[in-house]
Amino acid sequence: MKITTFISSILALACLYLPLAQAASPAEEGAELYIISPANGALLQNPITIRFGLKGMGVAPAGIEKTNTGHHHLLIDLEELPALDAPVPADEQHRHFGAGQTETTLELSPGKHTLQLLLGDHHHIPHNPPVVSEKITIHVNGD
Ligand SMILES: [Cu+2]
Repeated sequence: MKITTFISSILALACLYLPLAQAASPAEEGAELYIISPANGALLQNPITIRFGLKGMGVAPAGIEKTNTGHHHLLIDLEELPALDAPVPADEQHRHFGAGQTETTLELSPGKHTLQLLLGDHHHIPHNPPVVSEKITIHVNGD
């Protein structure tokens, strides 16, 4: 086989398999993600503890491929969900809990903030369909 043919075969195979390797894991039907606390509309003082609730699926650390599991991502002050077919970004507004944590304590600037949870699979990619919580609004006290 000519080298160019060989290279194009490799490229074709790569194009075929890369998207498959990155495909979203299926979500368990009826799985439910929610913020146990704080309550929507809560008036809070720093530091703020947020408890993550998940029904119908299990929590597994990032990197562990196990059916019907994922790890939590806390979305802070996001207008829209991140891309659902790619790994969740990692920054101040997209916090990963890749060790399998089910709660966190953090400091937020005084004022109004929104919080939302999004489950991600072992590759940090949201499941299909996405397992996402309602978005809640909290108010952080200035003093
Ligand atoms: Cu993640």
